[in-house]
Amino acid sequence: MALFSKLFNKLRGGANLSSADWKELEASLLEADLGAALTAKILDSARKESGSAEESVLKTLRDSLSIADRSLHANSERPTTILVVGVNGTGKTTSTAKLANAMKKNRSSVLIAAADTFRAAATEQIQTWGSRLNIEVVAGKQNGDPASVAFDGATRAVAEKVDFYIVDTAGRLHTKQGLMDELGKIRRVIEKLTPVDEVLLVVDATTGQNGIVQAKTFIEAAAVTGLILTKMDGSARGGVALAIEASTGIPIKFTGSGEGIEDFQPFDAETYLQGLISDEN
Ligand SMILES: Nc1nc2c(ncn2[C@@H]2O[C@H](COP(=O)(O)OP(=O)(O)O)[C@@H](O)[C@H]2O)c(=O)[nH]1
Ligand SMILES: [Mg+2]
Repeated sequence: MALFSKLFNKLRGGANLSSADWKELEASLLEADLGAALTAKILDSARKESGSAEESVLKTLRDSLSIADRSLHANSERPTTILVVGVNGTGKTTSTAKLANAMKKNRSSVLIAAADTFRAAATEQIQTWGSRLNIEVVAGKQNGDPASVAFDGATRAVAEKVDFYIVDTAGRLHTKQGLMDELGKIRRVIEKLTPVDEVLLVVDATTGQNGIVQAKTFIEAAAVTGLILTKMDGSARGGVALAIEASTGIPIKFTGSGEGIEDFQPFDAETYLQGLISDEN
């Protein structure tokens, strides 16, 4: 990443940036998926009188990050229930498995519902992870009602008093209304039995500004409480995390950094910021 190291080195050197420098800088920020609005804001900060420019850019970056709590809202009295939502192919099923694995390693009991009933492969995929990780997966019939699978799972989660109940959903990007109806129904049937604690929206970092547009559709359709930003390993454009928080205000709670089950981390904003401004690579 080190997106800003070049800029900071120039600002520190007290050198006046030429208009070619500014153009190059703007291009590199846009290329890093910071988006037009945030790029303009950052350039404005950098134009401050020398001496305070560096601080001013840092402040802009820091202010762009969400101030909301990044920890998972867990409840020790009942199953902590998590809906995993997002567009197809972003990494919902993989992230569900990664999250479940992290919980199990933490000695928590976990139950997964395979509520993407629209593709046979989707249920098989999570069942394969389940048997590999020794985690129970509740599934239904192909093309069955996803809400019915979510309800069956919630029934078991409550009866068996599991610590975490995770629902992997389908990501068909149809109309906002269709999405709202589908996710709303899943949520309502679960909430007949137990509250939903988190709605985690999975966003593929390699889709850049497009991913942000998709994310906004989901945020309008469901009460998203946090983001999982996947495929950070495939994105050389480190700016997307900043851009998505700046434009949605929703905190990134986890990042995915590969296809392996352990390639998953809680998001640490300060480490991320340091990575953007450090001199390394
Ligand atoms: N490189 C990389 N690949 C990922 C990551 N997360 C998921 N994938 C891959 O992305 C593809 C789609 O993932 P999947 O979980 O099936 O997406 P879903 O359709 O949203 O459920 C699969 O090939 C995953 O292995 C990640 O963090 N890094
Ligand atoms: Mg899936």
